[in-house]
Amino acid sequence: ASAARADDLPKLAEKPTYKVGFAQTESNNPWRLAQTQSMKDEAAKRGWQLVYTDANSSAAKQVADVDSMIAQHVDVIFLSPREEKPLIPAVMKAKKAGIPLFLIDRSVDANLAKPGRDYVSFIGSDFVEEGRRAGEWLIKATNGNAKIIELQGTSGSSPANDRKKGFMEAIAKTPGMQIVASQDGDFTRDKGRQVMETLLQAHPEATAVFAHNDEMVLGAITALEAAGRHPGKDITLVSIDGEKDGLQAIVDGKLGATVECNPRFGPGAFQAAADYAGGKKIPPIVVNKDHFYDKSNASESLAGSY
Ligand code: GZL
Repeated sequence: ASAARADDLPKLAEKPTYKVGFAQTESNNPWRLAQTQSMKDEAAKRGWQLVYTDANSSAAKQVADVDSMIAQHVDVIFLSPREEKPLIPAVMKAKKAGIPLFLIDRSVDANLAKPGRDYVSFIGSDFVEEGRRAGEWLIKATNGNAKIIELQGTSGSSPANDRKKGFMEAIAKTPGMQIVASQDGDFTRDKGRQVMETLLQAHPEATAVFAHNDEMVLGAITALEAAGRHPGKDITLVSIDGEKDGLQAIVDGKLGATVECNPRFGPGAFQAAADYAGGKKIPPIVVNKDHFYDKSNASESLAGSY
């Protein structure tokens, strides 16, 4: 084999089992809990050792968490970077330490670190496509006329950046679709409720809500009902994730639709690591397939949700 060049991707020697690190961003939402459970279940299924950390919503702690995994000499690291820029040092430190790293779920700024060069691969959903699908549904649901309040995900995160990008692309060609207000709700139910209360007071004319995830749209529904509005009747809501409470809100007629963002990364991520160790070429981007939920399929999907 050719001598490894200094800036080559670290290799993963083939072994019966591996010691893998998973640096989770936070655990404040059913989506994150489902992702973590999926990783833990797959490690147990394969008999691999899992070094798990939770950054408690702090990018700085997440960088420190990756440092600790490097110090523990894990064989491979799975990282869900909270935000696109602050986690670049963690990606580069893993590479320098000769530990292959996979980004799962969220990504980092592509101008600063590239898949196939600085980390093995990004495995996750196409967030731009998710935003686009949400926008296209909302155009149809409102006959191309809506005053939209947008609840954005964690600022600086790739899902927030890219869902917004896709949504804006979708509505750009329909002038009747106007975003009247947009604010960061940090992907949580409580912040989503608080932000919705504020924006609704400033924009009582709003006729639609686009939330970057179900937790925030569920918070928005609480705020709307407290203000005497009737979600699903005098205001149309669209969201992303497909968590159980989101599907239930569709069944209840309060949420119009949600684009699935599958949180069950375990099988695909661990298989990618095993394939990499086996010398297989891993594509730099591996896109998860996302379903779409509306009143035609929400109730039948409740059972399998999280
Ligand atoms: C998307 C993931 C997002 C979810 C949110 O892949 O990073 O983070 O959409 C979660 O629910 O907080």
